[in-house]
Amino acid sequence: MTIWRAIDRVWEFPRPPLIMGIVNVTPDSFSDGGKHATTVSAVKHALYLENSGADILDIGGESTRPGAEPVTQEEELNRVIPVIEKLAGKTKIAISIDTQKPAVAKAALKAGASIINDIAANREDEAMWQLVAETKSGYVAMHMLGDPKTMQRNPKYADVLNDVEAFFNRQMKRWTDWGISLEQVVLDPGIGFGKTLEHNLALMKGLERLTRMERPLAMGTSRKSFIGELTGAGVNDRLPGSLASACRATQAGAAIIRTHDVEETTQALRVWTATN
Ligand code: 8Y4
Repeated sequence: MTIWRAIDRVWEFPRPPLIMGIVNVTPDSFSDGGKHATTVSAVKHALYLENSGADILDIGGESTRPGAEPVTQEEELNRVIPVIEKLAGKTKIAISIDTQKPAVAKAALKAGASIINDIAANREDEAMWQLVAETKSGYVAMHMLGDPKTMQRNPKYADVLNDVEAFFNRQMKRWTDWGISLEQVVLDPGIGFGKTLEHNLALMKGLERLTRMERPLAMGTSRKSFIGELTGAGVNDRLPGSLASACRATQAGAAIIRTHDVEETTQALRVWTATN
């Protein structure tokens, strides 16, 4: 049995995968309603995802698409903190903050989040880990090769499964040295983050290697490019491929599935789980 702790929350594995619903807080270019409208629609969408069966709401204010320009700390705080403050009084499920910035993570925990989703767990600076240790937050630690601006420029591995596994083993030692309990930690191979189609497929095919590690595994494949590369589907037509990959990750023993489409993913995985 494996336990995952995030401040006052506890989950025990094995169990059917937790569904992490994606809530992007980025200004809507189709609306001229400004900041308040963005906050209101993000909170509304988050509550819709809770109603659709989400276990965790992942709130993010920074675009991490390949090549995307970074957002300033002030702008990121202005986007996500009002959403978390309003959500904290309304939702029963856990709130996760998707950020690379320790100051944003700190403000988010203060506003009611209990999990830090860190796509930059390959970071050199330790402020984020100090915060995780001090607050006893949950920590989703994602593998990325390089950084979002440059990661898709010719990524190379000796053996992607070996390299990702070795990265997790090395970082777990560093995190315990920083005072983090491994009970706080979930690992994530970071599909699409410094990976070619071939790398992403090797990770998905060999996923059992990673789900056999000592910590639960999170997986984010929802609408990602590898589905488009395999099928030709545009970003808004990738639900079938997203569901197939969520089933594959569940089969391999993944503990958390990060998705835009909570209602559809919950249904697919309920049938998957009931028939296995
Ligand atoms: C369409 C929509 C196409 C979104 C691509 C995307 C992960 C993550 C992201 C992940 C964890 C994304 C914040 C990339 N991916 N966090 N975050 N795991 N833990 N791209 O795989 O969704 S952002």
